[in-house]
Amino acid sequence: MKQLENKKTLYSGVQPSGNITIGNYIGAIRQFTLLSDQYNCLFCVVDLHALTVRQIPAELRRNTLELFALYIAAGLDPQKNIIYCQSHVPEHAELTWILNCFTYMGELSRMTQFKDKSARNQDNLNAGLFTYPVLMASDILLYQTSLVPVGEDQRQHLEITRDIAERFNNIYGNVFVVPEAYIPKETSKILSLSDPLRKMSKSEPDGAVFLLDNADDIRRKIRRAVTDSDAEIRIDIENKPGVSNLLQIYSAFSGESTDEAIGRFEGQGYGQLKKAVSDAVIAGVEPIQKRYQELIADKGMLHQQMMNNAERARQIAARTLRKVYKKVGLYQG
Ligand code: ATP
Ligand code: LTN
Repeated sequence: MKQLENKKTLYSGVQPSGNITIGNYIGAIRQFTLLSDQYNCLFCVVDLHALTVRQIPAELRRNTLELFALYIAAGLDPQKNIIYCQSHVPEHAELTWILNCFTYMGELSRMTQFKDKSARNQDNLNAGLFTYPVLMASDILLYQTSLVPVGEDQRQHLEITRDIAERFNNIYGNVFVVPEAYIPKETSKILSLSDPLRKMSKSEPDGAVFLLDNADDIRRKIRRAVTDSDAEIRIDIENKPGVSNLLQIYSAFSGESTDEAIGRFEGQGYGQLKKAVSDAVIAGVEPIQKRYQELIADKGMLHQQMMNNAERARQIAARTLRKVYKKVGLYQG
């Protein structure tokens, strides 16, 4: 128990905005499992963030429970870690309001994810899409987080989180821990198989392999992955993004370094590389899928665990929020 208290806090979240891809797994969820022993961890199903893009209510509900089960199936322990759903802890929305008042329009308009997503959601340019990073900052800062493992696409959101925390601390004293991003280079940006200039994304199913895909679908998708016309197997993200991406996926699932993988595939063709990548992915997802099927068969149990964990998260979040309310001068009696 003593040791547990001495550990720093790690926090991350994934949106229940669709089926989880191997990009989410390699860039985020697998990293969580590798770090979870060294930190006090919270892993969130960020359903409020998912609402920034129109969702079908029944699907959002289903995706939320499925992502919760997938976290556990991937190896995270809901007793040791706090795995919970964002909307079950109202302090996230409450702190967001306060932090909105400490965030500038100018800094939010510079966010590349906002520019990207607003270009793709012209018919629903809502204010939530704009203030998305403030909700994310609230997630992180509520738990006095030191480390935030995320993919490369979230780097800018971590920077604005740090800026908001520092700005607040400069005015009111040390209220928030200023968090660090954890973004390992080789795993932080898995690319789309159909368009290796874009990242693999769960809201763009074309080019994505899902963690719950069956073996035939995995083989078919990887066989069709876009590569290039020279036949050399090496890492060169600029000139050979498709092949580099396949090597990185292979490395993440096989446990071999990319250098070892390059040695292994020397002199072989892309067909052989793709077969080996498929084999590695299938072998890697199989135990997760098996565990997932067992978990999802008992929804009552999952629900119970989710509620217990929300309660644990809430106790921590409430402490920070109370302090913030007091510091800014909201009358608390
Ligand atoms: P959406 O398509 O709905 O925006 P997404 O697939 O980008 O979703 P998020 O829920 O936004 O996924 O991201 C969850 C985590 O997975 C984040 O840490 C994010 O950086 C990481 N991640 C997402 N896509 C990739 C990818 N292609 N490679 C590596 N990490 C990724
Ligand atoms: N915005 C992140 C998901 C997210 C998150 C967080 C990640 C929401 N809150 C807090 C880390 C910490 C994304 O991947 N789209």
